Amino acid sequence: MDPLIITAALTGAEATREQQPNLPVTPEDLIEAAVACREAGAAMVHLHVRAEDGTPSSDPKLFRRAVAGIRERTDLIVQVSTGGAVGMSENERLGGLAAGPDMASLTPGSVNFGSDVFLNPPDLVRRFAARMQDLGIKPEIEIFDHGMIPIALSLQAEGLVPSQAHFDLVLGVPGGAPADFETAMLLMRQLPAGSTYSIAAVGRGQLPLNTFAILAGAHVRTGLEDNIYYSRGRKAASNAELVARIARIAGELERPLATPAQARDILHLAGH
Ligand code: KMH
Ligand code: ZN
Repeated sequence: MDPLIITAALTGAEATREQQPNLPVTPEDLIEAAVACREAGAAMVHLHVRAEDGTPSSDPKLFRRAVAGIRERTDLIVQVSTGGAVGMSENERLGGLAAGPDMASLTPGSVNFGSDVFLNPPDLVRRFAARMQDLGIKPEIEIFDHGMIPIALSLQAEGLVPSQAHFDLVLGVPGGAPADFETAMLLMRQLPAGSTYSIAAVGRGQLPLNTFAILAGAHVRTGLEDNIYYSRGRKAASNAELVARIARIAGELERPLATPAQARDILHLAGH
């Protein structure tokens, strides 16, 4: 089993400061959160940015500030979101690529997202994949539902995503695949040989599915983007608190943590 890569999804686009007072909002908040997550055991951050009032943004200037600060203070792998927030335009969603990240998220299909729809039509997905390829940015392919895996395989066959692809199974979004072990195993079995993947789950599903990922040889995505609570009724104090818990559980289960340098090897990031 490879050492465990912990990704911290720091803020996302959905949670608000009203719901979670410790949510990072400004680039400076994101940088501080990233530093603390690195100290707690993370090897990668998944980044969205927010406007000053906390609303979701994809402003390249905000991405540049956050990415530059994280690079200055840490050796973390930096992954920007191209999912952004429901309703963002295609151009807005590409705002983070200008910051020169190591990786970017790529969702290969559309999915209901609570009462909204997270739209990823085939042409848009191809354009996003081609842009990442041009810029040498490795995609993290976000699988919200079963049908997205065959789409990813077609992209691979077309040469638009790397043959040694990295996936993130995002379970428990209302409208997507449920956060349970059977579903995780079903999806894992469909991934092509030679892939790497992490498992994320929203809300109450986060802790059990993250723990399952440690045992199953997968990698883990945790953080406030997916879950604002530490335990039932108790909000997380920070992203780092969630990362530290995963690091502790991995320690108990004798799965060593990957440093960012080891994670770059595992994810075949050299040359990207
Ligand atoms: N905020 C969601 C609509 C991603 O970062 O690529 C999409 C999302 C996925 O968060
Ligand atoms: Zn995201």
